[in-house]
Amino acid sequence: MAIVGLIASALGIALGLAINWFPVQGSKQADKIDTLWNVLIICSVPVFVLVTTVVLFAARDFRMRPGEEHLDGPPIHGNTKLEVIWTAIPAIMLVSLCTYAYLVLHDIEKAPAAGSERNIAVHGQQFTWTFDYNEGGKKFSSAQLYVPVGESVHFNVTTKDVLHDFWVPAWRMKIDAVPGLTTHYRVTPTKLTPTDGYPVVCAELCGLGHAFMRQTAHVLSKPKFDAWVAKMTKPAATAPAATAPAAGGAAPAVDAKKLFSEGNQQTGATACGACHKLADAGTAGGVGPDLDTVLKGKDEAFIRQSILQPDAEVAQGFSKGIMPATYAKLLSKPEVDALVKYLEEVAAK
Ligand code: HEC
Ligand SMILES: [Cu+2]
Repeated sequence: MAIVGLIASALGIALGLAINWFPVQGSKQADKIDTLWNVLIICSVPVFVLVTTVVLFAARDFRMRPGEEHLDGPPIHGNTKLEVIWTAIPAIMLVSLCTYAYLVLHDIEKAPAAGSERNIAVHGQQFTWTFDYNEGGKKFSSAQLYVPVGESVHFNVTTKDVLHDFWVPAWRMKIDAVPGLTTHYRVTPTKLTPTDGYPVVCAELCGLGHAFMRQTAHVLSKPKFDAWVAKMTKPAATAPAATAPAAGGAAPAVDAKKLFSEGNQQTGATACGACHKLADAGTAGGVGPDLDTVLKGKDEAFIRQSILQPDAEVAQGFSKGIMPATYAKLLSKPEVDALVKYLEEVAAK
């Protein structure tokens, strides 16, 4: 039994360590977490193997044989020495592993020197994430996550509705977004993202669109990140002028493409692009219908109704109640008009 247990443990540990469980290690925190995982494998595989081996041997050697159906087993008092051993060993293992895990947690949560960290507010809502930045006093939000490589980021996570869970697997860290609370974690991204970025995932079942609550994290070099911030803050600087009536008295122009891909941060209207694919606006959301295909041949009235009363007519293969029914409130009339016109034009292309 001991030999079988030893061989099976060795094989199990080798297999456990050989399997590539995780995506690329994209953060300073990832290495320590992966090591902890490997240590847990090394400790838990022999326990599993030991218990299984004993059960299998006992089932083979002590099983009931024909003619023994009515026999009771021999009366056994127990074995104090054995009981002390099988209580003490797991207790020592558990306490050691908890201590080690606590030390790792303490280490990966350590704050860097004051002032050298960027705060990003993460908001979960059915079924999308938004990220609020404050870069040198300039505030803006984005439907996609951008961070510079090598700098610590402190995420402050909230939810506008139900429980969600903010997770970027490549960074390993993960935390629930809980109604009424702000939760936190920090990571220092160490690797630039591949061109398609790292997935941002919701890891808490939050409703019908949960599986599609996915966005992208982009880790950029510092100059590229600064350029992105400059791009994001530029329209904000011209926004007050755009909302005031233009000198000639003409209606203010709404940038429908921007509205589609970024939403309206002032009113909290979610970006359409978080859920819809539309090549012209460069969005790739997969929660709702692919607007590049479904809008072909659709008229203005249909598009307008789809935005203002999404549940009036539900696209085939999709469920009611996923597309927010709040746009009638959160978008102004010129914004809705501009969006409808924009989508009509894109559809006609
Ligand atoms: C949270 C995800 C989400 C957001 C944000 C969202 N939609 Fe939708 N949208 C959906 C889903 C899901 C459907 C399909 C169900 C339905 O018809 O209500 C849909 C349906 C539509 C349809 C109808 C498509 C068809 O073939 O019937 C249009 C048009 C549309 N959305 C446009 C928009 C526009 C414009 C915005 C931004 C103002 C937007 N959506 C924001 C999820 C979303
Ligand atoms: Cu969610």
